[in-house]
Amino acid sequence: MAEEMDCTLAMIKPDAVAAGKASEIQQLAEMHGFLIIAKRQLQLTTRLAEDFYAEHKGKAFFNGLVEFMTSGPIVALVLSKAGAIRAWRELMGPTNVFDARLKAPKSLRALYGSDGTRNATHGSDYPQSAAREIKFYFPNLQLASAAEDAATAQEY
Ligand code: DGI
Repeated sequence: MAEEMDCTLAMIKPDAVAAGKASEIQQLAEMHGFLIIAKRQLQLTTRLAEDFYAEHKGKAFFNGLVEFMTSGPIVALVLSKAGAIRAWRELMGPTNVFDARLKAPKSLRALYGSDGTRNATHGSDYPQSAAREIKFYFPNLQLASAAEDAATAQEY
């Protein structure tokens, strides 16, 4: 059962946490069938934010992204559901909030984001990045047993 479950790494970004929306976003995730199998609230240092977004280093928006991501606490979540990576990205909507508002007005980014950088949530884009990002925040997490525990807990 647990082996068949896909996991993704989600973040509730500083804008949404500061706006007091972290619980609401987690409830929405659960309403859409995601199990929250690990959770951490923390504030990223510049170095951690630069590492997390290393693939974007050198791009015009990189410094602004790092500044935003270090501006306040974030919530990192491991979410589990069949097809979790795609399903969570679908629920988040397009990267750019203005696109999201046009194309997916009920998406998390449309509802909770405010501009191109401050887009409320993150989700891994591929299995390899999900594995890297889950390890980034939860280096000691035993994924299979955590997913199994969460699924069992839900049954009660
Ligand atoms: O996986 P995503 O978060 O949807 O998008 P990504 O990995 O391409 O970019 C990471 C974050 O960087 C994104 O959530 C917001 C920011 N970003 C990406 N492209 C742009 C950007 N910020 C600005 N200001 N302009 C961009 O073109």
